[in-house]
Amino acid sequence: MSLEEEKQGQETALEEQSYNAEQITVLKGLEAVRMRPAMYIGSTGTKGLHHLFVEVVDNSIDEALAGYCTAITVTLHADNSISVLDNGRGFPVDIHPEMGLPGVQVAMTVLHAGGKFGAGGYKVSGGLHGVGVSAVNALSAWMVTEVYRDGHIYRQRYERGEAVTSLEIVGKTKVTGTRQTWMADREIFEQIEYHLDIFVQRLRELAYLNKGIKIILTDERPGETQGQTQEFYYKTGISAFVEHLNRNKDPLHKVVYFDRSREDTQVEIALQYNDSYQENILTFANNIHTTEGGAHLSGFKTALTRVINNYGRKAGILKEKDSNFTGDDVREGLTAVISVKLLHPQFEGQTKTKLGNSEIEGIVNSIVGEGLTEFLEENPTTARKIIEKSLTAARAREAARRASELVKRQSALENAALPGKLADCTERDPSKCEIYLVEGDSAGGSAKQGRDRRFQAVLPLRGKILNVEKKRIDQALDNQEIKSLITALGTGITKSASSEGAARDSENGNGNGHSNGNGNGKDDLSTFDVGKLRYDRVIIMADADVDGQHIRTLLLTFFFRYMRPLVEEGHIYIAQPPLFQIRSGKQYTYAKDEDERDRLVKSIGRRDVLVRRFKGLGEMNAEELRDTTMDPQQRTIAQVSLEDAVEADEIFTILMGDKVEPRRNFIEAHAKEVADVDWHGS
Ligand code: 0RA
Repeated sequence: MSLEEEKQGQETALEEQSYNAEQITVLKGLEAVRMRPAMYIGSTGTKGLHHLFVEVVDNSIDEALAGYCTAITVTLHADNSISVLDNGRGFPVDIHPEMGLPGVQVAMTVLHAGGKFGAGGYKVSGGLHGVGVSAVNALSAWMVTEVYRDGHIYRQRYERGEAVTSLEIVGKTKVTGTRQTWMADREIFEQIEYHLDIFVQRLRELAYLNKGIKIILTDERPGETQGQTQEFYYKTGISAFVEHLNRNKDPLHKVVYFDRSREDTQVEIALQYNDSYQENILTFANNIHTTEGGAHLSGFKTALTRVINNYGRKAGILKEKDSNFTGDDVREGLTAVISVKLLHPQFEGQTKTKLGNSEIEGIVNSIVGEGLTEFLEENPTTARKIIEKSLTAARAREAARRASELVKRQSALENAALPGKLADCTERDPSKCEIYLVEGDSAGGSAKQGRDRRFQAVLPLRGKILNVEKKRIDQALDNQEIKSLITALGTGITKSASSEGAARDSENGNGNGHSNGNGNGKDDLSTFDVGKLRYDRVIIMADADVDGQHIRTLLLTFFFRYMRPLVEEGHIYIAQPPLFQIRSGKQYTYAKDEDERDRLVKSIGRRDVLVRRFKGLGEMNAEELRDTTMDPQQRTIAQVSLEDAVEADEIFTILMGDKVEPRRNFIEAHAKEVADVDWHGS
């Protein structure tokens, strides 16, 4: 067919189409996306904007999973449009029998048509919202699809979801593939500036999760990263992912990897113990990071506990008189990635990131059971290291349990047992209360005087609190400042440090008749209950200097490791004490930094302006502290949010852990922005 004939055919198809009732519902569908974009992509802010990209890339990943695509090239163009090119089979261009339109046009313009065009019927990826590429099209000022197949280059252009050209042949080609280019619509999105970091994070994750796919990312936008190209390609997939997660830790053995399938479900596991006490298990279902865990995680945990106990008994490391290892024991120092690919994933939970398919629990349990048992039997040296790690953990658990009993007893005593130096508020409704955690006794004194005692409590903390990153839980709980903090907040603590939120897991996977040997039937320390939080806002108040920054980081580390839900649910804040006082006559104003100081001094414009620099909170009197940092009408406080638990975990390991070299590298690389990298004030 010539180009002219091809065009002719398309136009006829379009004309017929304009009277077609189906076409009307089509338009309605895409209009609905534009009317309520948040329903389809979550939000019209930064997250939603980046979600468009996730949606498009997922199509190429599906093609890769179907076995036809090996390379994906992503380009951020100077005008803020984006393109994603893959070398798959290319979108089908033949005429769809019911719609009378080329397949690619149907997929691009009909809401939810994507599924019918799923590559090879094995559509496993799909963004959180899984709305398909037509939703991206609807929310783009323009979009251009190019298809390379059958020797032709086809192209079609759309505006706000509607085709504005027919599918045209524009050239010849020897290769196959699809290129999608789109410009997010400024009528829909608050702004269309992309963050390179988000692309890097997702593409690297996809490259780990889909071994052998080469992903290339280029930034053409003017600015610091202009011209940068990065390549993500991991021959060993999630094994490399685990190595990456452990790269700043000291691993005890080579990564253990296995990959097995049952019916239509593929299970891939990579794990490696390191000499730390943290548990870091990342789970994925169809390439989606299931941060809330679910059936695959439960199946894995149960099998891990059973296999390690069985092996420990058989090898005689676990003696007759010893009780079984608990789930926590066998996960101490474990880094693992679990990736399952299944046909009909059900995502549940608050953020739709919990895998609900109950049949997956048994499948993963059985695959891990087989795979791990075989591995341990074939690798006795590694097996011994793993069992000994669990043994140390079990011994420490005993000590920790005693320590936690202490804390539990303390918090059970309610007010009577509240720490002596806590100046509590009179209000009893936690939703109205806040607590200031104040560095140093002298600032604590001013804060106690400057507060509104009806709803503001003050807990002075002496000097630097313990670095919990370097301590095991029982040592952490020996520390007086930490005990005061726990009792004052009233929630108890989560038992460990998993990125998956330790408070949420409950099973301990005992597989064979041995009891776990502590009388209360509860082996763990997860006494955490956010419902018992005594103050809705927990505000960290420390000096604006380096020492203060260190104290903030220590406290954030503690919250991240032992009270993560408080961070996730937005209860943690950072006070912003001013650095300067500017006085003109009887008027006082305050500035948080040099810039603001200069602006204020200029705007006052008088000659008798006096500027005073506060060296620390301790220099402010009670009234000054109230007016600048504590009075809700006048203060600013920054809410701490957890953007990315994987990255935060990594950064805390680097900043607060044992290894000096990565810390130095990190600090050199982020000298100016250390404070913002993982915690975003808002
Ligand atoms: C449906 C069927 C076929 C390929 C695709 C969809 C496909 C879609 C996208 C979207 C981006 N990249 C893509 N690559 C492929 C297979 C058609 C055939 O049998 O050749």
